[in-house]
Amino acid sequence: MYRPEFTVQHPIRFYDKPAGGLGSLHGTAKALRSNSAVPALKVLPQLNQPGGVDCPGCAYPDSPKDKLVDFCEQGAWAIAHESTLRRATPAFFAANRLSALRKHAEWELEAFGRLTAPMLYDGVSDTYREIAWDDAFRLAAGALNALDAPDRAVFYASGRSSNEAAFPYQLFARAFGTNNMPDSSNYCHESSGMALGATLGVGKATVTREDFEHADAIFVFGQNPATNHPRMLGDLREAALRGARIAAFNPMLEPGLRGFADPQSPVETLTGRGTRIADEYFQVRVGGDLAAITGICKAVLEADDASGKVLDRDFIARHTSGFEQFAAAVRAQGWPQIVLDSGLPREQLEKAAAMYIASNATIATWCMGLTQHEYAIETIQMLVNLMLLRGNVGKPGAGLMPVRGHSNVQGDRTVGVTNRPKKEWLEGLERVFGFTPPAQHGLDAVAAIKGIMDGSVHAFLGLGGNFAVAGPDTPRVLEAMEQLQLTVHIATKLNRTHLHPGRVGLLLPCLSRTERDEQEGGRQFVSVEDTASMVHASAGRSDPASEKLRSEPHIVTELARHTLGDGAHTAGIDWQAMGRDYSITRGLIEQVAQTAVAGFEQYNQRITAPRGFHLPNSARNRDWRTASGKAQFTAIALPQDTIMRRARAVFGDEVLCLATVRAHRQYNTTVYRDTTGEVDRYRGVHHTRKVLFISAATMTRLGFEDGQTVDVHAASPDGIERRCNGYQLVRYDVPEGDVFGYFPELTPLISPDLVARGSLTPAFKEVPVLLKPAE
Ligand SMILES: Nc1nc2c(c(=O)[nH]1)N[C@H]1C(S)=C(S)[C@@H](COP(=O)(O)OP(=O)(O)OC[C@H]3O[C@@H](n4cnc5c(=O)[nH]c(N)nc54)[C@H](O)[C@@H]3O)O[C@H]1N2
Ligand SMILES: Nc1nc2c(c(=O)[nH]1)N[C@H]1C(S)=C(S)[C@@H](COP(=O)(O)OP(=O)(O)OC[C@H]3O[C@@H](n4cnc5c(=O)[nH]c(N)nc54)[C@H](O)[C@@H]3O)O[C@H]1N2
Ligand SMILES: [Mo]
Repeated sequence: MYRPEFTVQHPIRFYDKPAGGLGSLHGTAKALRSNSAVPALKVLPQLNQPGGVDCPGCAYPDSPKDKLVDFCEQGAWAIAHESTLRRATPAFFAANRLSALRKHAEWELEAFGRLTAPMLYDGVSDTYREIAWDDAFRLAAGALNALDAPDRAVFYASGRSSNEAAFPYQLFARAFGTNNMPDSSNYCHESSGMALGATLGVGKATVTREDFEHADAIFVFGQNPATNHPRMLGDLREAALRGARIAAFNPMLEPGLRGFADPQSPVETLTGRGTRIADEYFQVRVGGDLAAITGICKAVLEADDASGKVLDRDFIARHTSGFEQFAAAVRAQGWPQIVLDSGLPREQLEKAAAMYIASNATIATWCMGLTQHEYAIETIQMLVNLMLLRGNVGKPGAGLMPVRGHSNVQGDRTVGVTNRPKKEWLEGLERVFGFTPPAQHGLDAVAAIKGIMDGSVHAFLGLGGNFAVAGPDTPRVLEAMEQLQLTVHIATKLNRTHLHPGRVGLLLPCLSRTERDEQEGGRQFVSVEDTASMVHASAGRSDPASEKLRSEPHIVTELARHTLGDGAHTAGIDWQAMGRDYSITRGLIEQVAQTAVAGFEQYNQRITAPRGFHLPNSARNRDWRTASGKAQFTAIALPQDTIMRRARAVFGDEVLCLATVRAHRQYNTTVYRDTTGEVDRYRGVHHTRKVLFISAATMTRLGFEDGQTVDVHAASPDGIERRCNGYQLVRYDVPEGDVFGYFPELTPLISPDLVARGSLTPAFKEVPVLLKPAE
């Protein structure tokens, strides 16, 4: 649906400068020009500063040092678009039927601007119409209470909401009677949490931002920080400047990982000469990381056999369990299989091992390149194995760091948003609120999708997000959502999921994080937790986009109050108090956490500290809360049964492996329009998002040419036709057999049956496809 404004021969202009630098200063200026310069300019200086606003861009930790500027180009885009002067008003909705709005591209829906009033879908006119807040709450409550069982409802959450909104939201779902709480984590770092939980006893990063100052080596897996976590590049640059060695594992040669000019360094910015980031770049094949890390472990063991000085024997003996079985499994794995599955020659894996051995403190970071695969959990467990070999957990400058996406996705989980709540958490809720929450696990995101499609789910509530567009099988899920009894979306801006309302379809506009939040209890602030477990305050100051906006905590608590009333089983819950004064919510979180989550003591007092407080991480203190009471080595053999092998057995060797990734100008399902036509700066793409990155060798093998237009067909065995038409092939430095393209446009190719084992995260980076010349 994207319509480029210019026709171009070839969309690629190679980017030969370091990431950051003038390009990102220009990018920041463009963000401001493209939208509301004035409101955004007021916000930017407060971003990630003590007493200011937490950037809604990503979950990368704030600087522990005083920095005049601690935001990036991408944060500026997020803020500029949140503080846009454009408005999607009731008059706008009256003039536009949903059938017409559905024809718009993602960036156009976003560009209609901020929602201003609560809206209810009217099927006769096929439009959303304004409704009074109280009527909206009553309608939602009526539809929820009419369901034949609480498990007919799902309560989705995207990871942007504050702790003060997320906590009453999960309380609402459980008091209503269900653990059906899918969240964006199911689409994102679920595999990380499960792999770390099983091996280290805690599903979060064991490092803080300070550790980057002490690491000798940093290994970055499956991550494109120049686009998705630009502030991390600053830390990598500083590490590189003081001599730390950096290795990148990525099938795409990402220009942004090779060099970086710090926009805050005048010399680098003006000379255009940056600092080299990755000393070594390992172009593993898509899905090949498990084999690659196994190979590095094998080389480390072999080096120790020769010298006896490589392993941290003391650490292994005192702190770990399962070493012998793990080592035996790695020794039994032959090099030919490792080389074949990883796509990397043995010498390269030995080189990576040598880098690892030479370092006394190593950090391993990763993102979606590891988590969105069939064997994601095994891959991350193998990475844990590697780190345990030299005691790289729980010492300065070392550790494991899943780099989270949404700015409070980690905090939402900490305060109970999950379909698989811990027993201790539920006991805490029972102790504090006096009702028995459901114990049975609820639906995760993919199970919710399936339930919506098979008719067993009847109501959907979304605290932010773009549920159907962010997940597999988008067109079929959107269609099925129209059959629901109830859809409720709490949102700042319009997106495609909102355009498919249920019988009762509500669109409830909320304050954004940068806006002032006045309640009866006075001016409120909220709190969030970053990927390094720092919990800190965020206080918006801008004028609300409309006087009818309500805060997320207010909307959630009012929905709950109208639905559950003061009924006997929840008489202990004072919803209104939580909506009026968020310090009450923080006090309740502290009480529930007492026996469930360490570190929330005196929440209300400690949240006022300039940079907040750190939630203790047991693994960081070498306190292992695992089944064995030790850090756990895991014995894993390279799998024979894989998505790609299964697909090739049915459809032949022409099946390619598609990884769906983010472009520079997008935030997940929100695509930004850049008036200069820039789409993906560092990969050089302009004017169109309908490209597929492919190697020359793959094109030759299949008889395609650079620049040719193809249709992409999913090679899915379930017999459902899934295709995306009209993609231009772009020759790029990627492994043979792998192709890359952008989501959300390519998501319709993904079947909900392609998931990570155990975590059930969609295998967004491992989609079997066939290319055919465009029809
Ligand atoms: N500006 C901006 N910032 C964002 C976001 C955004 O959309 N825009 N999204 C936020 C969110 S929610 C998240 S989760 C993060 C996502 O941040 P990233 O994980 O960096 O995002 P992706 O674009 O999914 O990129 C994945 C990277 O993995 C590589 N990759 C693909 N397959 C494999 C593989 O099999 N092995 C390895 N080793 N690498 C592979 C790709 O080449 C790419 O470089 O960013 C967050 N920050
Ligand atoms: N093919 C493919 N699909 C993917 C991925 C991939 O790599 N490939 N990545 C996955 C990942 S990592 C993630 S995290 C998910 C993201 O999935 P989601 O979190 O569901 O999607 P977003 O695009 O982040 O949601 C954007 C919407 O959130 C709303 N919003 C924005 N700010 C606020 C706010 O402050 N409050 C409220 N209430 N609403 C707000 C706006 O309406 C906006 O349209 O997508 C996943 N989908
Ligand atoms: Mo994410």
